[in-house]
Amino acid sequence: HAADAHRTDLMTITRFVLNEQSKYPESRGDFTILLSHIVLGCKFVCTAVNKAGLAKLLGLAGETNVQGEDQKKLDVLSNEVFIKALVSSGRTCVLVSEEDEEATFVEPAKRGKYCVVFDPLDGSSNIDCGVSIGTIFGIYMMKDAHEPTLDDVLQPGKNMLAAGYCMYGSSCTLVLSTGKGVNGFTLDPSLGEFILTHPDIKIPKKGKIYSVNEGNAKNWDGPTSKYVENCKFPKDGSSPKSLRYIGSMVADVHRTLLYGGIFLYPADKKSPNGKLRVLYEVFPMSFLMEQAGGQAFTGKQRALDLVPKKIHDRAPIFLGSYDDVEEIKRLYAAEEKN
Ligand code: P6P
Repeated sequence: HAADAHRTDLMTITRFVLNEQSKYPESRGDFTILLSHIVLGCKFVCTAVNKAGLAKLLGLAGETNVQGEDQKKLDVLSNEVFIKALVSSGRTCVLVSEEDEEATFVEPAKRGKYCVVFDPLDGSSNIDCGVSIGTIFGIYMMKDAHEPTLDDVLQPGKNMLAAGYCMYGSSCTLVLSTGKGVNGFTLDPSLGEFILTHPDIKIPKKGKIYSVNEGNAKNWDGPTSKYVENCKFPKDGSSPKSLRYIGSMVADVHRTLLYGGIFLYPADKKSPNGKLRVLYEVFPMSFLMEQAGGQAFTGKQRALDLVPKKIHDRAPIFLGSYDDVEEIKRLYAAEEKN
């Protein structure tokens, strides 16, 4: 009957968000309109990513992005699609993209009250080998109704109204939280709609998987080294954890959310703030983990309490199952005492 319900009930992401928003009498549908434009961007990128191999979209666009990495055509395309979709929604005022050095301030005529921070195609170094990649986004309300400034996006992650990612893999899955739990939607290409397939996702309290780039082990600090050592040689006689690392944050976090365990991108001697970006990688994934009953820690504090100083700031991150992150917090607290 579930299949029938799916065929007749058709809980699309738009209907789902409308239902959620209708609980706020004062809401005028702005948020729903904003989300529908983000969904449109994801649908476009999904088709572009799927066609990339055929349409020879692969290869370098000959440009480099602010991170100094070679920019692939799909990065350029995805970024343009999201910027255009968000501006044309008429609901945004400040946009921050991993691909753009400067924030985009929307012209007054098209301005709305939301700020969107996003990585249009995270994990793009994996495009050519077919590994799942994704779009990551977070949504803030502008701080006050004056001329928008960077302060409207330099807010702690706990101020986000919503966050999510869209994973372009064997299927196209959009995972979203608007602050009342986490729900997953899968694109039905025959309908061109995202259908609710993972209602009310909760991350297992403890997991059997740890996810980290062991190649950086030489440069890790004490607590991270101790934690990973304990994963491989547990002192309490329990069985070792499995290592699963794809090197595409959306894929590694999606697996962690569904199966449990911990994802780590720690600080190391070479990069004291780790590698992942606060606004559009660390915050959205931390928001989702907390909403799913997990937690997210930077090595010093709750990730969502961090206040970024610059729009491309980085931070170390340990996120996933509640008990697993609790373990790493204990190791950092112990080091603090010494
Ligand atoms: P490393 C991909 O480039 C990315 O930004 C994330 O998607 C991923 O988690 C991380 O970098 C992988 O980094 O240093 O392990 O290759």
